Amino acid sequence: MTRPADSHCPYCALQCAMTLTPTDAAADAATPPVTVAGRDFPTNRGGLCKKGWTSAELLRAPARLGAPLLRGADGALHEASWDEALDLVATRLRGIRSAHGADAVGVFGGGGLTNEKAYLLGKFARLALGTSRIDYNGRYCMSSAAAAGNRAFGVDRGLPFPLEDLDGASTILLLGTNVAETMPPFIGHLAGAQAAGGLVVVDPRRTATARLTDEGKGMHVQPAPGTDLALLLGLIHVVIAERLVDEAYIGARTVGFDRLRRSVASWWPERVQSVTGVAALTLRRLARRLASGAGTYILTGRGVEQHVDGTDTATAAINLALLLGLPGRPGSGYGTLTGQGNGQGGREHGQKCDQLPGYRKIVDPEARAHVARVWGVDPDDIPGPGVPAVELLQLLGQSGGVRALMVHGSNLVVSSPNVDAVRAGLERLDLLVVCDFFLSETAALADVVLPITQWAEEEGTMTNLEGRVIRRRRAITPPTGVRDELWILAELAGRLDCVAAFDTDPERVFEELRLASEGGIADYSGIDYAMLDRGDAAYWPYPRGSAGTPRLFAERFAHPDGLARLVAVSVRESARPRPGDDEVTLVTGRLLEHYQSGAQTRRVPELLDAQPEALASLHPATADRLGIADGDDLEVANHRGAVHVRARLTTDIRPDAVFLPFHYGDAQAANLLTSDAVDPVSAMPEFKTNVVRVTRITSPASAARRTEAEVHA
Ligand SMILES: Nc1nc2c(c(=O)[nH]1)N[C@H]1C(S)=C(S)[C@@H](COP(=O)(O)OP(=O)(O)OC[C@H]3O[C@@H](n4cnc5c(=O)[nH]c(N)nc54)[C@H](O)[C@@H]3O)O[C@H]1N2
Ligand SMILES: Nc1nc2c(c(=O)[nH]1)N[C@H]1C(S)=C(S)[C@@H](COP(=O)(O)OP(=O)(O)OC[C@H]3O[C@@H](n4cnc5c(=O)[nH]c(N)nc54)[C@H](O)[C@@H]3O)O[C@H]1N2
Ligand code: SF4
Ligand SMILES: [Mo]
Repeated sequence: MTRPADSHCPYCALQCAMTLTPTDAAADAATPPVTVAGRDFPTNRGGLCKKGWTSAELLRAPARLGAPLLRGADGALHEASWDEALDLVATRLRGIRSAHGADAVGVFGGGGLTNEKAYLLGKFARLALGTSRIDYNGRYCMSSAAAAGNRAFGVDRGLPFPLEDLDGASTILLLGTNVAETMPPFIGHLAGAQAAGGLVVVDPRRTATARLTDEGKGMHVQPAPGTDLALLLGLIHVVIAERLVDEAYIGARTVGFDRLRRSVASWWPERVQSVTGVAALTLRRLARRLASGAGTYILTGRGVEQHVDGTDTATAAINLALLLGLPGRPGSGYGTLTGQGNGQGGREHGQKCDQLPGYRKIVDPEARAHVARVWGVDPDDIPGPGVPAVELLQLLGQSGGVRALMVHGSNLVVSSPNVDAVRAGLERLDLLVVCDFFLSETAALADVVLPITQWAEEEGTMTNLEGRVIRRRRAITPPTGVRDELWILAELAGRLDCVAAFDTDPERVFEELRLASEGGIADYSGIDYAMLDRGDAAYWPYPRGSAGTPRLFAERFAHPDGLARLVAVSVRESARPRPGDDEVTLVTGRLLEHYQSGAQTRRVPELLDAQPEALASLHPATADRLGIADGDDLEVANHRGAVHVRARLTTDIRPDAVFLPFHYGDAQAANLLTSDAVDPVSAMPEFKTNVVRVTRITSPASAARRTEAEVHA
């Protein structure tokens, strides 16, 4: 194959369009087998970030796995043939299933999987394994915004409008998202609001995104971490008190206003100021700006969602948007920024524990009957709902719990909350099977590692942050030792004597997904590969015979009565522990150069060189109080664990907080410190605010040097 292929980036949900041109791979092993060029597309307009530019380096990275690995009697991983590996997995799964029941096998999926893989993985879990216990890393990512969207609008599509609509905005409120680092080409769509002086960024850190508001382009609001709910209740209070509500819209398109009004009565701006640290005057100015007329958008990111009250916080943001009449009004809107490459499609086709394809509910008899027909099985053959990700991991190795786990697309021993407990759970398992292209920290613990194809080597579809289905195309032939995940699932299903058919051709799997999704909320039945190959814009819901839905909510919301729900929410004082005098709040998040657990980007030399280690960002005033200087070795600790990193002093963070990226493993894993307490509605864990102590230490390396010196003295 030597022809260029039009595809999209392997990383985040912006899914920047790129062209992959095969190189003369034979030339030398250090040359990536394709070159990457940004391609014009409405979302990225030809732009890519550093991660996209360097993505091809992973295709022939020295660390790439080239054959299945099996753990031997010596405790080490050894290369094996595909037949050996697959036979072993099937035999062990059968044994575990007959000894402990089908629910003793768990499946952990990922929001980076193509629609075809995500769909087939859900089917594989329910039919080939017969287990209810499947969930995925999207639980860590999208679930609170999704739960809030479902509750308010009756549907969960991250952006209910094309990204280009933002270009015409005069005011954009960004709540807890650092798009300048997490989706760099996205910021092109903020230029209109910047020019109108209306970009508003709410973040406890002065991030690269917050700096986009400098010089009169908008404002940066810097609340105490974890206080966004109070901030939003205060904004709603002002909007109602100052009669900024769009009353005609509220009357015609929503229910629940009276309860909502009563619920915010006591959130006057001065009280909000005392909780959040945001001046009452700022709150009033912001409310007026948001209500100032046409062209207002409210967008949320992980900063407001990854909390034990994330669903309620996202709900409050939706309430604010509804009061201002934004959702569905041309040139205005509300949305949430989906994160992983297929964060949107990955949450629609059955990886969630309570879900069947098409965003159907697994407990709904009609949904079960429909999907059973497509799968050619009896509805009773489809297990009921399982448990969400954090609970699934808590069941690892427990009696009556999960004895075997299959992992597809997550490095969960780095990215899950409270990872020490997760590691212990993985070590208790009878069988851990990981599909990956690298020996990630999670794969390194596995009994069987199955090496798979990478994005440039496979066909499929992804659904970007706008709910637009796009094509991933194969540009090059994969190395001989790796396999496509669809093939792996089909081979295992066959070895497990599954009666249902498992196709291995992506287009045929997509054809089946179309049927399975037909009539569901996320209906893909009108979409096919041919139209995607022509470049047609395909936004779901796209029922057969329709033209798709670039914009939702123009006339009605997705609840049966067509109305949106204003859901009154309140601050739960006990929701999260407060830092004591000698403690600070740990905020976690992302760096431009690394992606998620870092399993991929820590293996790209340029990216690793730019950010080789986790640094703890501290305000100089805090550092001074704690006797810490820039570059000092630190221990960041709480009762769950301790992280060893160096200090980076910066005035960009509030004095009551410390920031750690979560992209690193082992002793630098931020998630050694995070709580596995979850939001009661979405089951999303509290990643963003945890209480820690920060102390200066003598680094193990310098201590070792000293001991050696002492010995030699
Ligand atoms: N470079 C890079 N890009 C990525 C990814 C990556 O790993 N690396 N991952 C992708 C994925 S899966 C996702 S989900 C997205 C995430 O994209 P973002 O949501 O932009 O990412 P985060 O850095 O997790 O969080 C955003 C901001 O929330 C702030 N924050 C923390 N606590 C609070 C709080 O209590 N209130 C408020 N208002 N803000 C708070 C943090 O300071 C941070 O700047 O990025 C995608 N893009
Ligand atoms: N403290 C803290 N923790 C967080 C967050 C945070 O903000 N703070 N954010 C959370 C969020 S939003 C997310 S999305 C999660 C993500 O965290 P993870 O679930 O760990 O995601 P990745 O690091 O992308 O891991 C994906 C793994 O699958 C592999 N992979 C990539 N594509 C495929 C494929 O097609 N098939 C298979 N089988 N494997 C593939 C990669 O090599 C990698 O090892 O982290 C969460 N954890
Ligand atoms: S912004 Fe996201 S999709 Fe675009 S190049 Fe960077 S990582 Fe890839
Ligand atoms: Mo995410």
